[in-house]
Amino acid sequence: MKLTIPEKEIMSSGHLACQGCGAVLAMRYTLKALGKNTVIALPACCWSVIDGPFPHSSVNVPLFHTAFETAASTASGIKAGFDIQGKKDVNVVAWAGDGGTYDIGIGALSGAAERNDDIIYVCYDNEAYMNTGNQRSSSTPLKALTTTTPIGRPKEDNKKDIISIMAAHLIPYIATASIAYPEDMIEKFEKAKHTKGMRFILVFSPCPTGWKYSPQLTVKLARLAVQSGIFPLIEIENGTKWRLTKKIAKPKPIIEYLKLQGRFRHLKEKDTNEIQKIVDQTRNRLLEKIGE
Ligand SMILES: Cc1ncc(C[n+]2csc(CCOP(=O)(O)OP(=O)(O)O)c2C)c(N)n1
Ligand code: SF4
Ligand SMILES: [Mg+2]
Repeated sequence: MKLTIPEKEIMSSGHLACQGCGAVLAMRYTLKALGKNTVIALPACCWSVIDGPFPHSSVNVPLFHTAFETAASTASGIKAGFDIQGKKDVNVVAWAGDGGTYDIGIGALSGAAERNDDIIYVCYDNEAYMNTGNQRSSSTPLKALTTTTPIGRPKEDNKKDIISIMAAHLIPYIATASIAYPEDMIEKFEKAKHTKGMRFILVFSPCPTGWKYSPQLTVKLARLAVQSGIFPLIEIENGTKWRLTKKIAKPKPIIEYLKLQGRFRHLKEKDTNEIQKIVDQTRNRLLEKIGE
């Protein structure tokens, strides 16, 4: 049988994630695409634990633990160090959660993008601060429950549009990716690997612990997010050329995605209708940008 993704594993088993963690598949596929010649800057997030306690590591590439807000600036510094040594071919990756990207690290991220630093910034998006027990981030979707938006007071604001923010920096390459579409994801990382300058990839990474669903549903949920249109798979060149990499002719109703997750269990029909309306509006805006 011919495999459609690289067979070689760089990440090893024995990691410390919860069962069914989407962020694990995100790292596994990323490393399959980028290969061994990769160094990762890792701020505080679930992945600082998943990797394992020193001197053990489930990630067989050098990994530099750093402060929460500094993923991008640490990666930029590592890249500058390699440049001075004349090592031009190392993939320098900043690997951060949504809290570290949409919120606390956005200053460093914007700075690296404005300078067009030659790094690959990856945000694995599990839509809350999961490592510290599921607090709301600006990536948490509308009406989701977290420990800081509890029963009776679900999130009142929309998920921040980080992709448009990054596109406004006019960086060479931006993509969204999903662990349910590994071929698409690996193709995007390979493209990023061969692009020079700042690259930003947002990987949708379901979290059974925080989203309150059964671990075996991780890939199904990631697929439903794409099929319902709440997480479209796109890529953007130079901030201006937007393209859908997975076209969904007839999106599934958003309720199919929402109903599998405990964080949305409190929703009434009027709430799901409101979410559906926002998903439709966002999709129409995206199609306009793409010119379809
Ligand atoms: C300056 C600072 N504030 C708070 C923390 C505590 N902290 C560590 S990880 C984390 C959550 C990270 O959330 P996210 O970036 O979304 O990654 P996830 O844990 O969801 O994988 C927090 C709040 C910290 N380490 N440093
Ligand atoms: S809390 Fe969520 S993101 Fe963190 S290790 Fe567990 S499943 Fe993965
Ligand atoms: Mg998170």
